[in-house]
Amino acid sequence: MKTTVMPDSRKFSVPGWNAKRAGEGFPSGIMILTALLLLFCAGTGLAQQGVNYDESKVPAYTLPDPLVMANGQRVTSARMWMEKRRPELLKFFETYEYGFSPSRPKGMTFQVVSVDKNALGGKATRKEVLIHFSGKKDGPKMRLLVYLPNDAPKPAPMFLGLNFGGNQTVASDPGITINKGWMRYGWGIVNHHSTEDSRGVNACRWQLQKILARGYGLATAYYGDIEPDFDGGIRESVRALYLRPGQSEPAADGWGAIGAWAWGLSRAMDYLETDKDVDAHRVAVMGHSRLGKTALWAGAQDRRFALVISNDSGEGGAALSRRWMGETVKAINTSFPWWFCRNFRKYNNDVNALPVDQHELLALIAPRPVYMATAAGDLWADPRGMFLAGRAADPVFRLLGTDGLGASKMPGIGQPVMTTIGFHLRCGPHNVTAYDWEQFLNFADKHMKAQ
Ligand code: GTR
Repeated sequence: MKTTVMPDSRKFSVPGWNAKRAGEGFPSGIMILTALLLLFCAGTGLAQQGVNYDESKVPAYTLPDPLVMANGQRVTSARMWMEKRRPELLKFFETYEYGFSPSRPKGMTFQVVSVDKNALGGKATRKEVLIHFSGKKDGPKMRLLVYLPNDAPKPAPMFLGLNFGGNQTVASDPGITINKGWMRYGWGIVNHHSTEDSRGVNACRWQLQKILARGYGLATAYYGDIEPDFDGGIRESVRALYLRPGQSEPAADGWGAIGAWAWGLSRAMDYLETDKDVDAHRVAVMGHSRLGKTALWAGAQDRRFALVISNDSGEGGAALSRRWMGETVKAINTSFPWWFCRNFRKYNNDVNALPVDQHELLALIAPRPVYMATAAGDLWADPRGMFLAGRAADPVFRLLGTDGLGASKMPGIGQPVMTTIGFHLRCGPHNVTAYDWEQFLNFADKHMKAQ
């Protein structure tokens, strides 16, 4: 983790620039030191707490069976899954990992601030919508950017995802309002605030033209509108709205930042349900990395999402926590203590005691399709651990009448699997690429387009 303490003492790290990621230019001195440290740790039994990238060193582990209730009863029908086991597992994830989130705020309002039917040279209709969480215009709000294809039938199926750098970074469209909030990192940022130079800097991560050409719309919002991503960001977060007088942080099982971001996705969905140009029954929720974890948690809780896509989501996302590979529960809770609920930290040194593992998060999405994109140069996120989570979730997807994960062995690079649990491994590092989007669109065409 590349962590720099900024003058304002906010912890700062660059997604995709993680010094612990394999193959991303470690200085050799540090590498030697790390290797020596690992050797030392292995000898002292502390190895579990370090970083492992060696498949042959992954110790044996036993996953909880998603089809066995906590009281030992076996789940024998789809109905029993939906009525008994699914709620039980959801509660476990809320209690021990992501924390409980509040429901839709009563006073929330939507304000459509602009509509341009001739955006992107006439290819799209662009809307900007303010979602006032508390209903108050000076209260916390999220600015949702919506593109709809002009040359495709409406209501349109959609991709919805949070972005890292402000809406203006997803396309070089001068009509997008520049986000004035605090920015963690990125091009075109000066003193943590966006400038004109930030327009379109993340366009290759969104592939808007491709999405529109395939007949889909895109809705996106800046994750920092919901909660800025730093330790203490809760003060400027929607989570602060829900603190009781005298409380400075949520209860041990109260929502963390991932819970808040996922909640924001559900609030965006609340708006999409009101937009007559959008087919709210065909909304795919998508996210990369920490926002890939967020997309999974949003899809697990909110069954209005028809399909879920996680890109390089890793630890606390699609990767099995019990597998000692790349990032660990302890590492993530240490670098990002604000992401999960406080109860999660109890498992830092005993991940096997965690009542759930991430295959059960995938299972909560069943029978809706879920796609996991992984990258061979991203061992920190444990691509194999994500594939194995898919395998372990497969029995639930099959019990619910789907074809589950149609691969028993981890596919090679560039061999996407498009069954209800979808998966691919691509070459290259932690990122979202045109190749990834090509597969997301194929997956959506297969599972969502014809609904
Ligand atoms: C890393 C973190 C990962 C992942 C990533 C990102 O530093 O360890 O869990 O979420 O950030 O969001 O880019």
